[in-house]
Amino acid sequence: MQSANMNVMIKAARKAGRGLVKDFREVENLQVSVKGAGDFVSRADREAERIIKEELRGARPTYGWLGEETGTEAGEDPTRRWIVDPLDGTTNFLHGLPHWAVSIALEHKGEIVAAVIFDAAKDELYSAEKGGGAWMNGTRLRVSGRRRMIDSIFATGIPFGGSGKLPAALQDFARIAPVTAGIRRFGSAALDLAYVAAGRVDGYWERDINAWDVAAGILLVKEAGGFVETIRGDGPVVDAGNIVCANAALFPEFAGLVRERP
Ligand code: LIP
Repeated sequence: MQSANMNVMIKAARKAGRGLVKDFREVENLQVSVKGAGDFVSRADREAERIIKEELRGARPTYGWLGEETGTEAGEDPTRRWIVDPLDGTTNFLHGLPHWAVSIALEHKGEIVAAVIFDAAKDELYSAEKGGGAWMNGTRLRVSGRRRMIDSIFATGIPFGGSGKLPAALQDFARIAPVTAGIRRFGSAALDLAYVAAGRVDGYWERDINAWDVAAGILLVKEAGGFVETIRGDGPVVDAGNIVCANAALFPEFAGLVRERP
């Protein structure tokens, strides 16, 4: 039996997702004019956040807000806030790659207590509530059972060229790739975390990430039996800007490898 908050979150995610699927079909027609596609996707992103905000704040007007497109708004209830990325995987969406998601998290006193990640292109809705397990379309999720790094694959993000962070990221690759079965860069942090929860990948790490990218996925991984920490191994993950996670068997060795570059 899911909570009233979860019902509100799923309704908002599905409503925004329906609009994004329509926009996604349009994007494929805009590939010829790169500028046109970029402006179009920005509008789609903002419209999705407007829809989600209308639904969530309409149902819970006292909760605070943090959204990728509209920023932070305090609520009368200082203990609760929505953390929303209306379109995670924007670059994939822009290029017509069907790997993006709506990500909605509810934080209570600094802890994520409810999460929805909706991959509308594949119609996969991931959800979790604290203590209630992690689910995808009604199926219970568990992290993978792999115990050896060399048998395992790991997702990450790669800094865009010109960010100046690429050389350091390549050091990560040089350390991690040789001792694993492979590294994957899917382009959506929310879905990277959902895939760890689903056991599709065995772990994930990323530096320079936003709260709205990871807030929902953090709870999914924890409720699926995984471990999630900051790369520096200190403090709460949501606002840290960096993250490392894996199943329980792999986490110590994998996190240790990532942390060789703090
Ligand atoms: C994206 C993240 C991805 C990261 C990208 C970007 P966006 O979020 O999901 O993991 O590597 O740089 O931040 O911008 O598509 O919402």
